[in-house]
Amino acid sequence: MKGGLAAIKTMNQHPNPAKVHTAYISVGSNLGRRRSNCCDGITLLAETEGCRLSCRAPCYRTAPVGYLEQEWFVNTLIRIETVLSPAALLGRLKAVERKVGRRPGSVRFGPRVLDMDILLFGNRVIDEPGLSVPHPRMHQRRFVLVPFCDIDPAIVHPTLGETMHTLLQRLDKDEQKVDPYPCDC
Ligand code: PH2
Ligand code: MG
Ligand code: MG
Repeated sequence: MKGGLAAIKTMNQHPNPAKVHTAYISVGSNLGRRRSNCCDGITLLAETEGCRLSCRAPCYRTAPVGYLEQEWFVNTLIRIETVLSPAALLGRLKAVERKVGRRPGSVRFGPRVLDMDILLFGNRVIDEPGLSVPHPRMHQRRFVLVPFCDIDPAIVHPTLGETMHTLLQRLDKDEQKVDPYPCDC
């Protein structure tokens, strides 16, 4: 594999360690081979120079949120350490989505082969066309907060000032079904 060690080497050699940021990325698919689409997306991102995968959550099978007339999703979440800027990371995520097979869709919140969204980028607050961080809906979505709490429940949301654990407690389990989904990639 090209990623792994090479990516870590790139990070360690970076002249200014203060430029390394921790980012959380949600991963989802509800078209085609949903589980392998997610795994392929994670592998491709991990192979990116300047990105190191530091943790990944389990996979879940999740009821669609926002637009209900579609297949259930497979969702997971990853934590990376990166020297990329938020804009460069976003560009790379879009390229990975395309590589795995995503094509422009017509329905907002509708079916997609792969969706990889930046949830948090350190404690940065970004509000630019095409990029809002923290992700504006992350605190309303169990398919994000359940896997987030599997890996880092004590992280405080940069603008809401509450932990992921507290935010998750507020959401109704029955309204947004999130079930474990075995995945070995
Ligand atoms: N993504 C959406 C809209 N709705 N629902 C689930 N369960 N999982 C998703 O990843 C998802 C969604 C738009 O990005
Ligand atoms: Mg999304
Ligand atoms: Mg997206």
